[in-house]
Amino acid sequence: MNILLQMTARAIDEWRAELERVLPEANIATWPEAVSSPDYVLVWKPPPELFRRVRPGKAIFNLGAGVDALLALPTLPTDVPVIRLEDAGMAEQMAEYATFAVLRIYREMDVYETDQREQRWLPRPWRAKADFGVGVMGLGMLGRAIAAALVPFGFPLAGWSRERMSLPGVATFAGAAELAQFLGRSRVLVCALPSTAETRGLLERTTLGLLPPGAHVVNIARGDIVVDDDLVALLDAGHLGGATLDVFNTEPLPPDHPFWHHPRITITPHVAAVTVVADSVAQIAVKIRRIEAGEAVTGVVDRIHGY
Ligand code: OXD
Repeated sequence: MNILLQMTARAIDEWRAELERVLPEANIATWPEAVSSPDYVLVWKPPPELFRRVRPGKAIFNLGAGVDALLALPTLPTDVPVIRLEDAGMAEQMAEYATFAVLRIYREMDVYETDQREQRWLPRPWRAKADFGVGVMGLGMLGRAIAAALVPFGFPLAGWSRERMSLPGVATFAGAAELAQFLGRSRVLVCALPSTAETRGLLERTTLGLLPPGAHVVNIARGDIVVDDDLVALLDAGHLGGATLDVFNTEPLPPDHPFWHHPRITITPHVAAVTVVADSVAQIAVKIRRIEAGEAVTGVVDRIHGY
């Protein structure tokens, strides 16, 4: 079996070594080595040229959870299944990041950080959790892990997804018809949505305006779900209390972008969940062996819905 691997130069040796270890029966080539018709292609943000030169026989594996960059590629073959990473060590990291952000906001650590810098000793009153609804947008594998991690803290927890889901300890809302109700109860909004035609630009002036006064937005999904100028406008107008952002419309965040110095924005450089090579390769190897045995696999991307 022939595999072609394409990855950032920094990480490619590690991926290749792990693939060779876990799939010793495979011949592994790395892009741009010429392999015109490999059985499997494993890619992360490939150049359009790759699919002009390479015709994958059985499947294309996306080496990340989000397939937006891959699906946007005009050269991507339409008749070969695209399979994304599922969890592979990312769900736990996402849950940690989101839980940390929610607790930091609830316990007002952001305020104490400023107070310390300005040498201000100002204890703030205890706040009832009942008034502090947390909403998770997107209830895929990652969103569900975030919601499950938050359940034990006792916030009124809500989840929103395209289709209705049922999760223990979470009030669930579905579709456009229930979006306003969901947003209206989310004092902290955690965005874990995929970037699709339906979600790009979803968090703009009107929808962000439906969040309760003082609300905080945590985006660990994709930058293009949020309209940057609208977020800044609502922060400056005092309607939103803050934002914690790990993903951006342009990455790395351009040096002159207003997010860098905004007093109510905390940014991290797309690190909420990084791909764990060993877990990812183990998952891909299981799927390749299943495909070779003629069995079905999970994580096949629905090209219509875009995730
Ligand atoms: C991913 C990512 O999609 O790293 O996995 O953003």
